Amino acid sequence: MRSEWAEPIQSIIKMATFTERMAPVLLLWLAVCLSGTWAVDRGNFKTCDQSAFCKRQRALKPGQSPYRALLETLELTNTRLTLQLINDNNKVRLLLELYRLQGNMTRVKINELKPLKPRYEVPDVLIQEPPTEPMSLLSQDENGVVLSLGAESQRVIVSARPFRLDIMEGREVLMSVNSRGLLAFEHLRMRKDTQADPEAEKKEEADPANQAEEAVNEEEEKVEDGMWEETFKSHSDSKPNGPSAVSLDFSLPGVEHVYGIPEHADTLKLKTTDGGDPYRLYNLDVFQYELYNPMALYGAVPVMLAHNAQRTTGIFWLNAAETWVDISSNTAGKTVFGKMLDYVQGSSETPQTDVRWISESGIIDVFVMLGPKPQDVFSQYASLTGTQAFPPLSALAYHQCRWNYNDQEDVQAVDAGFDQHDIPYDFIWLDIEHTDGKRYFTWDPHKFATPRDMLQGIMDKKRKMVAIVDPHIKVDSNYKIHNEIRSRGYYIKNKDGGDYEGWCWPGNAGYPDFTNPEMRAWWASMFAYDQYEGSMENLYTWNDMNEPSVFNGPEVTMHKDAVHGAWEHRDLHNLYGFYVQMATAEGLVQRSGGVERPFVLTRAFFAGSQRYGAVWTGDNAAEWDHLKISIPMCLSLGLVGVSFCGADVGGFFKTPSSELLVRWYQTGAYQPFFRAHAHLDTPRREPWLFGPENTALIREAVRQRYALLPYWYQLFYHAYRTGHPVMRPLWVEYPQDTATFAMDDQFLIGRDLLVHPVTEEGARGITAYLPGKGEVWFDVHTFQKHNGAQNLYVPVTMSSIPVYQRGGSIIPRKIRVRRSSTCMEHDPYTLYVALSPQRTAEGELYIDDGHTFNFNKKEFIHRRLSFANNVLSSINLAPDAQFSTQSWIERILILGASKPSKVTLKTADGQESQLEFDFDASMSVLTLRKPGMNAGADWTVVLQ
Ligand code: NBV
Repeated sequence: MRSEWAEPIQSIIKMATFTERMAPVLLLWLAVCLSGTWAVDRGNFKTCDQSAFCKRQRALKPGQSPYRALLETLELTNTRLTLQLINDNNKVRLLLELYRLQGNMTRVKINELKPLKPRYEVPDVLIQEPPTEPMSLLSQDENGVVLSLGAESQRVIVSARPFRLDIMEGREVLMSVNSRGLLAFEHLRMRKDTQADPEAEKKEEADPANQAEEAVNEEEEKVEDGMWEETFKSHSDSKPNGPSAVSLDFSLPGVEHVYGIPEHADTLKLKTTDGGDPYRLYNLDVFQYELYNPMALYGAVPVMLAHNAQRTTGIFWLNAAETWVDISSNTAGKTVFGKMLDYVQGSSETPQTDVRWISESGIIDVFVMLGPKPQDVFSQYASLTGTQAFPPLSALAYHQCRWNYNDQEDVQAVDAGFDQHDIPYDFIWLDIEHTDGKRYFTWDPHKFATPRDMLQGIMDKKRKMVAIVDPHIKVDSNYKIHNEIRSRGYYIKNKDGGDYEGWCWPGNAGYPDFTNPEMRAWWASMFAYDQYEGSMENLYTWNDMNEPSVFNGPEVTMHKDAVHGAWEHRDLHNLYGFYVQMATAEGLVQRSGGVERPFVLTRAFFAGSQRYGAVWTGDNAAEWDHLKISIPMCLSLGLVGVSFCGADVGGFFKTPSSELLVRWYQTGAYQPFFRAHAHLDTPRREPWLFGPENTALIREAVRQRYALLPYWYQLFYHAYRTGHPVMRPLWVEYPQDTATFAMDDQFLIGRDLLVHPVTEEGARGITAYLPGKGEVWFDVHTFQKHNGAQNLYVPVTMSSIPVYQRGGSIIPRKIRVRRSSTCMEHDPYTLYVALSPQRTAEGELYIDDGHTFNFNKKEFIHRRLSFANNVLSSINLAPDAQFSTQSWIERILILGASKPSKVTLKTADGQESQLEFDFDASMSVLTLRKPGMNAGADWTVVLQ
């Protein structure tokens, strides 16, 4: 819904004596009608120039910083350095805290030394107070100090005048802070031009630190437009605390590639922002978002990675207020020829990327992750904000969604359609129309009169359902959820102290204050089976609109001066969706008595959201470019810990051609969260509605997904353990191969599968880059072998999904396809052993019950599969874990093999038997038939 329409609509609704039920219908109808032409209404969303603090901060140009370190205030304990900084223009002092953190990280915190009132420090995102390591003073003089950091021969040089930090390793500068002098800290102050709060004024005057500097302050503090109030379109922001922005710059010598800071509909490699707007991080419901621009979208993860062939580093800017990120580079404008010329002429200019972060409020709290390898940065970030939630296995299978499945009969028919057409699926989804008048936790009494019967029917097929629960709550005194939230005082307040109300699907709505832990606990308790009527254990949850979306609010979201207890919405806006998903996931865990893993999909997110479930890229469109952008959008999320990402398969708005729909299934089948979804207004598009040929193509794509579920599951287990992304850019595994640094039309799943989906209309071929000099890759469909480090032209037809398995890897699959992943639980495995040129291979097999937390009690099987010296073996990686499986190994394919004369299986009890085998000499594929050992057992297979 476009916000410019929301207000007129609201008044139409008020004027006409519509019944309460009619209002949302009208809103919906208008949304549908307006979805005809594709283009974001940019006028609804601020540019940096229209955001007063961004404009103010961006007006500061690089130059000499006014900040000076007061070395006489330096205090160093074993693990913490503190030092005061003074702004020589206004004499306001800041307190710098510096920590060396375990795992090769440095934390830099800057706050006002004596703020007029406390400034917001983001809670609940870090999983613990990050453990520190000792630092020591190496030298000190009047120009600064040098500290040693841990054992890595790293040092921090703190320069006093102007203040700057340089993080060095050996003689190399890894990162400089405030080297461009863009540190800015708008100190909290009294408003001087109107009536002020006398109490706070007294406090300010009584402070001796302020008295001496009063004169300077008076002179320096010019009141600019937008400091004490700001208007955007018809909305005004009262800004009771005045200006409070913070900003800091980072220089990255030797770096030409930076990534991350999702969510943006842009390329994987971030662009420089000179001449345009900075990348914006402000969770927004952007109607019909446009591609390849830095506008904000639904989620925000303020983490950037920097990479070159030697090192990967990261910056985590822990601030939940509206944030803008500027990127500039000294090589940005240079062509390859220009760079070559520099090289030939011996130009001494090293490439450098400069980054600048600007946030509206809060403090500066930055974690500098020093790598050096990409995997180290992932682990470092995971040690701060946690890892990807380990989903139930079924959540990795295929999800069928649309806005909306109309009633129980419709659900049943769609469910039956999958069986008729022999296409597996695990989850069917219900959107907002399933509720009783957009009252979440309820069911439409006519269309979904017996939800438990419906859920039972689905359960009988070993399938599941997701129902939407949005965080806007209908203001209706006959609605239990609303009454409880109101009477408990759990709603967010408006600036005048009343319950904040805004327009959303139900009409007038309140917004629960999810930042309040009591509210979250109450919300979680609403998922108990006896509270959420009609729910059952196979019902899971989808949180939409949690930016939060407010149709008649500024930029379609909440007023920044709304109040959450002691804080303004401004301070924590980007955290709202994080908390909604947290409370919902907690609810699903609790309803099962802590036994079952939850599954919750969220649209809005922040750093740490990975701990609570999956995200999707929101309202995309049935266009080829939207299919393409799903790759960099999910890759960017994976780099910052959020592995469980997907885009609406088929595109949400508009109607895909059958070609686009097929290509989207083929791409989605190889992305982490695999869900088809469509707008209410689009024609139905269940997979069998496009003729038998297309049905067959979609069936095949979905089946490929199901066959690979053991591999996806194992990768998610790893993501849960380590924080390493499941879907990876090539450079993560080939960090020295500069050819891969900007690639975002192909990707890796784990280390071992390379996917180059077909995303061009009418494509006759694609060019896949197979990385790794001296490596080989096997086409997973034909088993043809290709050498690494080449661009491979691959002719394609409509059935092609170019996927390659790395030589040197072993991938388990389950190839007997059934109705759902749960039906496949006990099915046997086929092992795909792809040999390296050295005739070796390695892989893993992870098995547990697929849905409970019992893996934490060591109830799982984790095995290493390895092939060397003509022996394939399965070794227990977790000897202290215990789990048994009925699944056995039904087939082993060895790609790149030569023909053996005999093949012997040796089991743990000392038994030996000969295995039957086939050898395809044209493709060098050896197939061992029915080896038959249990998937959890020790065994070896010897080729002779
Ligand atoms: O709940 C309706 C839709 C939903 O289908 C979609 O996936 C969300 O991103 N929702 C947005 C609200 C309205 C969209 C125009």
